[in-house]
Amino acid sequence: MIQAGENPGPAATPVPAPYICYRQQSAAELLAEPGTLAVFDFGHAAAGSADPRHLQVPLETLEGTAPHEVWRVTAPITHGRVGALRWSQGGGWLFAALELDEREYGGPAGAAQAAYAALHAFMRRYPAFRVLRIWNYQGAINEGDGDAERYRRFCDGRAAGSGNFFAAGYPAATAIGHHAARDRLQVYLLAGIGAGTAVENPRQVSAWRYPREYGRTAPGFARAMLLPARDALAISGTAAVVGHASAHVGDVAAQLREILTNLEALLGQAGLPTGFDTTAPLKAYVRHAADAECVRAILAERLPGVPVLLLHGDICRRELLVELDGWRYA
Ligand code: 3EB
Repeated sequence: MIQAGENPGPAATPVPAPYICYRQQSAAELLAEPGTLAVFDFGHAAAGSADPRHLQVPLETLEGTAPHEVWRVTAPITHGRVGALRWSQGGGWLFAALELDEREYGGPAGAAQAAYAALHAFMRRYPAFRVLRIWNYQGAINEGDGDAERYRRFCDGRAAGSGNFFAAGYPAATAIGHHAARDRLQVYLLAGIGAGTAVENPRQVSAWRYPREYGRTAPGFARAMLLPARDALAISGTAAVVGHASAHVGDVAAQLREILTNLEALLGQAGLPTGFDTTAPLKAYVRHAADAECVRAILAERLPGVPVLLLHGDICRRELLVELDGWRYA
């Protein structure tokens, strides 16, 4: 609400999107470059560091030499820790990450609830910022049957812990299973000043409207998020889901082609030209390492020159073999 005597001024110009890329330099070199908001290592063996901007993602790469992922802005960066939460901020962008041990919270639902409640509480310090994109990496994601499956319990806890966090709309998201310590839940996010525009996929039922058969609590995420300046699209984990059903069970190549069709539809819905380009980094999460070669070959043919990082991860429905997420600059 505007108080008497307060001049709201002209609407602020939305800040430009962070630049996101894969780089082969050492994490120390990348962290020392100006404007580095976050640096990600992949794999169990990845070296951690004391810098809160440096996050170790517990997914193995299916590449020869694992690059780092870098988020960069053109502004000075501040960073710190609040309890277990680590954050960095600059140029109107904010990175926050939290890693919890599920055993301290009674399992996957309790840990997800605690993680989302903690992130929500932290974000209350930054009322001008909106969470636009979230990544969730959970161990043994497909363990347990029916509503007791660990991913479904994660969904229950995420909703319970979120409260009114996403009352203005869900962010784009990814939820993938890792093969590191099964109790390790990692959640990290990108928030920015100003509202993004959520984009749904005309070929897919919105995830929050999934029918009961997929769990008690429908997953709360948008299929994609156009950043406030409309200069980049953050693309959620996209699988071979058509309507609400999993397509091409048992056929990784057909699932991947369906994903590419889903992505084209999503880009169209966002008002972007179809196709990806060599500055838009993607990730391909592959359930079976033996499928990596097939995935790499199809992507090389269909998305030539596009940087795609292949990671060994489980998709949240056990019949799904591959999932893509990433970025598209406008
Ligand atoms: C799907 O389309 C695949 O629970 O946050 C993709 C992206 C998926 C995010 C989440 C789940 C999530 O339903 C699964």
